[in-house]
Amino acid sequence: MSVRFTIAAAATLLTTLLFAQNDTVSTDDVKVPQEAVVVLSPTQGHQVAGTLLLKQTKEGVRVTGKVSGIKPGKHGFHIHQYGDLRDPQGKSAGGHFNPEDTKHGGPDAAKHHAGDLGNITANAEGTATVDKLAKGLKLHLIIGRSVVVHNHADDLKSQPSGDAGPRIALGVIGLADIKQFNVTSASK
Ligand SMILES: [Cu+2]
Ligand SMILES: [Zn+2]
Repeated sequence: MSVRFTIAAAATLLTTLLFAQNDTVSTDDVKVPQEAVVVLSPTQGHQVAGTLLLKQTKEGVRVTGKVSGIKPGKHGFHIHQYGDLRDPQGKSAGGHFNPEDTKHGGPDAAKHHAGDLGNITANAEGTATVDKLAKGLKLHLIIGRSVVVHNHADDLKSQPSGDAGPRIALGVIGLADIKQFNVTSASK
């Protein structure tokens, strides 16, 4: 074996090892995501605020949190296709997340969009406590999309989106390390 060949082989081996090491980097943001956060922003003319936490569970994605600054009663609440907040009315978020190309419905209906989470209900002070389960959903499929709150109730049957009226708040579903960043202390 020539010296030149040996050096070339050694260089190749070194490169392979370096890249192999890069391939096995183990940080949370390259694993299949288990948790995410949504910070809601109001659309033009609205005063909505809220933070939602999303967690992957065996049953699906659990969505918890609070939404304030909405009128008392029911408000349509969905995962929309895009995490695009450019439009002041929230229209750039697209329609309901619907990878199976099915019809709109309530989350417990036999057929509904994957993004159909039904309604959240605000109390007399205009605050809704959210605790929803998107059954069967995988969190990694919705990272980079959005959660939208509507001004009216989702009737769970009208097509294509439950007749829930204008979008009053929305936020992007972003990767998060919930334990490391305490939302309660951060929101003070
Ligand atoms: Cu919606
Ligand atoms: Zn829908």
